[in-house]
Amino acid sequence: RQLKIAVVGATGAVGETMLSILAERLGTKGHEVHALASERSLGKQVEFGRKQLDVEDLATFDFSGIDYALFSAGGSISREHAPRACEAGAIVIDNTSEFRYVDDIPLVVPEVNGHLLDDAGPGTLIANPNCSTIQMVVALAPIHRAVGISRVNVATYQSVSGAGRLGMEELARQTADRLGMREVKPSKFSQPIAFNVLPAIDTLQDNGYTREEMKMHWETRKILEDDAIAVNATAVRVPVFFGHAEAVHLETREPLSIEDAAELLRNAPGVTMPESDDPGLAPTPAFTAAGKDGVFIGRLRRDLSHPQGIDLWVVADNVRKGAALNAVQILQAIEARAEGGQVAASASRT
Ligand code: A2P
Ligand code: 11C
Repeated sequence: RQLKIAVVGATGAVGETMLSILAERLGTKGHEVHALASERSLGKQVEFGRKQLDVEDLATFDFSGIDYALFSAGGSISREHAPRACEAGAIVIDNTSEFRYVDDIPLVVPEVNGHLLDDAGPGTLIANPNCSTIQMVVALAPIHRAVGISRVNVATYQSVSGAGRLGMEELARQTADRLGMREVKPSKFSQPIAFNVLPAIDTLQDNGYTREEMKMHWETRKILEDDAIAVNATAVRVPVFFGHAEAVHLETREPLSIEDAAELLRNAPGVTMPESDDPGLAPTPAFTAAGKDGVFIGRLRRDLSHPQGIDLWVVADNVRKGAALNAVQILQAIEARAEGGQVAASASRT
């Protein structure tokens, strides 16, 4: 069907990718798409396929008649405007952390817990998880379903696009400054990111973890519907533009051979696993994952420090599968269900 869609944060790194994935997956014909941002962006245009859309001001936008509103402009913007989009009858898919931890708000990765979309309809709000959680749960889910996972230790290697357009500009600027022997001035990141790694993403919590690390803990449990899973994360920013990587060490409840783990992962929806186990050919953020839709897994091996431990390396494009693509997949999954419902309804009428 022809859809009316609003993208909030359309001038940002995630928003512009939402528009391009919507154009790729739905086509541009027949759909009415609104690109919303702040008043500062009035007069700008953004791309939707080959079309140019005028940016509209979120503050004065009327969501009446909008089927889907995809929010990615920051938590405070979602807090203020997502409820009014829902009240106007839109299905809101929110990419911020604002509503993720509210019990009755579904937090969805379609390959993992898409069943939560069965009841979605006008006025429903669905939360899109954090990028580092999404790619990890796509890899964990098939193993968790088969044998249960009791514990996950993960260290992340997260690209600067996770910090939005300003993060990418800062890495580019600092790289040029360093190479030009000029002084490097941190602004978006707490310390220089060019030629460096920073174990600091989001704010420090009372328990000594950062909020990014706690997001992986909270969201993994919610998405896998299992509060007994222990998740211990260290989140690290690296000087890469697109693609997050994660070194994941998991412990299973029941024994699982590496061969069976490989088989489960190879058959898992959304996962791509190279045949070769040569570490030199393992997936990388910039050259394997960037611009692609899959979650790429490599370095699968038995953890020699634990009898039921498994190690793996998980890579994905954080702006696509970690944000924009996952949001569009949620939209498509709801649409598929609606179409299925229509087919069933018309079949039952005949
Ligand atoms: P704008 O460009 O008008 O500031 P990123 O995460 O890549 O930095 O992008 C943030 C997105 O959120 C941008 O599209 C930005 O629009 C949007 N945004 C920020 N503040 C507001 C606001 N007050 N109202 C609407 N959109 C906002
Ligand atoms: C980062 N994971 O890489 C963050 C960005 O909760 O959606 C996404 C923040 C979020 O900096």
